[in-house]
Amino acid sequence: MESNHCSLSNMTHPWIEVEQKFVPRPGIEDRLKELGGTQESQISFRDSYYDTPELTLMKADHWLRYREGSGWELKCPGAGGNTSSHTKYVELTTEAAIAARLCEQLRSGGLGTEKVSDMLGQLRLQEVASYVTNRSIWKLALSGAGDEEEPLTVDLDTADFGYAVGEVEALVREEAEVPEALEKIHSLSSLLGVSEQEQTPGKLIVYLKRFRPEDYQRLLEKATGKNDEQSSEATEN
Ligand code: V4E
Repeated sequence: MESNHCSLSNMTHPWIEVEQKFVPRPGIEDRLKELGGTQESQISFRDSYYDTPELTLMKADHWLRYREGSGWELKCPGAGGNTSSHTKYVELTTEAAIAARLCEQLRSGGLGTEKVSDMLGQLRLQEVASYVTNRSIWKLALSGAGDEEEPLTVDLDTADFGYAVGEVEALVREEAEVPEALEKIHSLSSLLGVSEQEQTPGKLIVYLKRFRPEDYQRLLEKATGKNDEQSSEATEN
């Protein structure tokens, strides 16, 4: 997600990210053009994810990463959690907000610093994954949407360990805007031929499965009942 990490409002009021991942089929870029989409940019960045040796954060659905060019980011579950094949996360991007949430999540008192890189050792956080993504970013406004409406973003990602994944994404500020965002994502996904039931794993999950199978297994063990089945089905490819 490319959000404005420096705006004042973002410091106090994080974005809510609503998204659906999908497997990009051949010809996806032509289909995006047909639908009126435009390629905004092509970027490349390295993500390094951090967690405790026990994966305390990931098991609690918290995802801490350092993204080259953007800095520290922490994705945490949104108030409403996940809905079917869509995920909804709040993304914290200021070090103060991330530090506070990490201390809360890892049950640690004040550490005398708000710099995330300075608290890694005390919180026993270590790198668990690191890879480069090449991302093609598309914007697309659905016909009928008003001029003032934010277009949807479609990211087409290829990770350097040989995995490609797409994502239809909307960013909203308020919980109340989520149902409408989900509806738009659903409409665009169906125009792109993505099934409602499609459960496509993200890059990190595939990375862990391939390169850190024991950690991946730990995460699966944490998942319960139906989620467990969905997670393993989702990563069979
Ligand atoms: C939220 C999450 C993870 C963090 C990585 O998020 P993702 O959106 O895949 O990364 P990326 O690079 O596309 O970030 P963007 O640039 O859009 O901000 S890794 C796993 N999850 C949640 C999750 C889960 N618990 N289980 C399964 C099967 N999938 C996803």
